[in-house]
Amino acid sequence: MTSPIRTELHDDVLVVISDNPPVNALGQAVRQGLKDAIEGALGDDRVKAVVIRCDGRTFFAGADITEFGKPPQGPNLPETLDAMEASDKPVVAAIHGTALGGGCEVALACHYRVAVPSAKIGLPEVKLGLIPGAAGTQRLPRLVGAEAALPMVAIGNPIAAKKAQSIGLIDALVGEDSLEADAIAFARSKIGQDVPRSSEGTANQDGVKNPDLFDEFRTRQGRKMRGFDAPNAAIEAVKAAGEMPYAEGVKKERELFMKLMSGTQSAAMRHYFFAERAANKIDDVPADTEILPIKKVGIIGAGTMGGGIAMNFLSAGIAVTILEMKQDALDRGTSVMRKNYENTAKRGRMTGEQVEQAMGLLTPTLEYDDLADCDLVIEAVFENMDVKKEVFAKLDETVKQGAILASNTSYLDIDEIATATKRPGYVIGLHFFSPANIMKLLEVVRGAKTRGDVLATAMKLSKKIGKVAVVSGVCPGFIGNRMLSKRQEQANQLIMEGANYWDVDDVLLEFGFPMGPFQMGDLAGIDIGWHRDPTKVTTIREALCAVGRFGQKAGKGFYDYDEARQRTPSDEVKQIIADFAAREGSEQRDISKGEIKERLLYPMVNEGAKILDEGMAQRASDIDVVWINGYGWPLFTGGPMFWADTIGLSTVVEGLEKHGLEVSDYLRNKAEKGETFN
Ligand code: 3H9
Repeated sequence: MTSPIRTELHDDVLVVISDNPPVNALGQAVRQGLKDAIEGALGDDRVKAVVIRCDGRTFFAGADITEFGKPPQGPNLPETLDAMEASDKPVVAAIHGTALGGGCEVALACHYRVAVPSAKIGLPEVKLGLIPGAAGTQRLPRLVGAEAALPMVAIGNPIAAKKAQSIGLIDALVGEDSLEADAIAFARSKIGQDVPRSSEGTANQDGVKNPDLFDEFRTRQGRKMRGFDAPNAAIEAVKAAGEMPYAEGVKKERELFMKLMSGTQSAAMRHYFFAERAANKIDDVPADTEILPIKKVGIIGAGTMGGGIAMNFLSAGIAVTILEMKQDALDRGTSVMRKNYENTAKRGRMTGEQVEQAMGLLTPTLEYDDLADCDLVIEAVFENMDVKKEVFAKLDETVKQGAILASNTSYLDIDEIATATKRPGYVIGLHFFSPANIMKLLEVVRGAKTRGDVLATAMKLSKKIGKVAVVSGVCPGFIGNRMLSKRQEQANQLIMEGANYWDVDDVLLEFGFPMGPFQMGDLAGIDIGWHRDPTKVTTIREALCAVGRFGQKAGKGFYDYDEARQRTPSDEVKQIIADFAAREGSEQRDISKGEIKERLLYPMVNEGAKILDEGMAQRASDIDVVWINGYGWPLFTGGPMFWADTIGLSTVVEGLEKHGLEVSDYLRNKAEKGETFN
């Protein structure tokens, strides 16, 4: 087998090149090749300096994640990097694309780092439930200081080359098109000098002088880190870099790394990493299917949803024509979009120029004819089949042939909507989640007649606008809302049977959701869709509205709220629920948190099983992607289907049976055979 590593001698500088597509992951052959190349360089008198670079789209993107959990094959990354750093001939990392995880650790073990301005560098291991395992937690703080290292190691977002230079992680920025030549020249300029080794660096004194730095960071990032094991381990490792000699710090890192690697959180998060990528693949649509060009998008409806959807395209540089029925609604919609952009700019995440660029791509209109030359039109109008069909019939008449017509419906039948047109092959569902400019998830709903190229185009486009897309078949509520309705059903039933509504919320919060259903109701407003007749009470929500408990905005809903919007359970509400239950003949009893958890979560797994059985999701991991991105299911459990696998499908079946709840044949069969979903 040929090695993915080759070398080229440029006079006195040896260039070591990795060619391991797609992302130059540091698999066994790469590690071996790197170690051999360094040893070769040390033994070759012609070589006075070494440059390490990668072919293809990126510098090393990290350890090869597919090797995790398999028997290790040497040389391991730490020993490969130690050999590199030990060299007394200068070794220079020449970085383009993304130097991530183990790739960043390669760069840290080199004596110098040069990068093109578009490069990014980071330690995203926490996003896989891990910490760096090749001395990254020890070398980085020694090189840039604990304060600069902490967010990189514990939050894991990569930083741009320029920022990396400003903190001392990159020594020089080089030409975008002359990386190799510039890196060779840089390396040559260091020949004969003592090499700086980041393991010997002393920049981490800030953490020693101010040990509070670590707790302050933990407090500041508390919300982001809630429930995750890896960020705390990352903080501990960076702290150790200041407290211990290098070799001991490395030992500490290894202990923490190994513990995380063998835990369920990392398994879950690695599952998610591959799940997100698998979701892009459509079983019966070849990867090379020709994509339809989307240069101009039409949006119908400039309300919260339509405006949010439009912003996705504008931000990605795609022109949008947005249509409303009335001028004032159109004006209101466009000004909300502008305000949202301006707020983003105020937070420093956009420049004023970018705001103008995005808004400059927007054409507001009251005329359907202005949508004629759009390549894709998405309607975000009132959720009513007759209204939708009317819109689609009109679009079919006005918009050019070959354009895609999409509905943002969250539960209506796309196939029925398509019958209003003469181009059902070009009709698709694009279900955005609110707020549509922020939420990552996009359910791409495939109708019975949706063409393969239309589907492939939607998937490609979703990536361009920064969404995580999952294909769903046509069924009420698609994947996400269909499963949500099962949870909601149980939440309502549980409080009718006597469960404390705050226990219902707390169970989900403790599981790792950002909020429970009753908190959510208060936040959104309990009076949404209320008929405004206090004498007509047929649900608990109506009973709350009848006494003015409309939610957070009224200072009271299910909970009472103080000035700081802190919630306190309300005796009044508990009584309202008890009275309502008595009226309905539902006896109340004490219900444990254990029962609440099982009744909220197991029916979702069961519904997921049915969705799989009916072919409404292509694979179990797609369901996990939907729930993690659209509904706040905690990432560290891997999503509902992966979580069910980890607790055992027979546990789920037994739990459902114990509570007299439905068990689908698909789930039961899998459980009986001892199988898993993923
Ligand atoms: C680590 O380094 C631990 C060390 O500290 C310690 C060791 C001792 N391995 O994302 P894409 C595959 S942990 C294996 O679609 P993009 C990916 O599955 C690692 N495979 O491309 C996909 O396969 P397919 C720390 C990998 O251009 C294909 O490559 N590093 C790896 O949108 C294309 O990927 C990270 O966490 C990998 N490391 O984005 C970085 N990476 O085509 C992980 C990718 O079959 N990677 N693949 O579906 C990324 O963030 C993105 O892939 C990257 C490119 C930004 C690099």
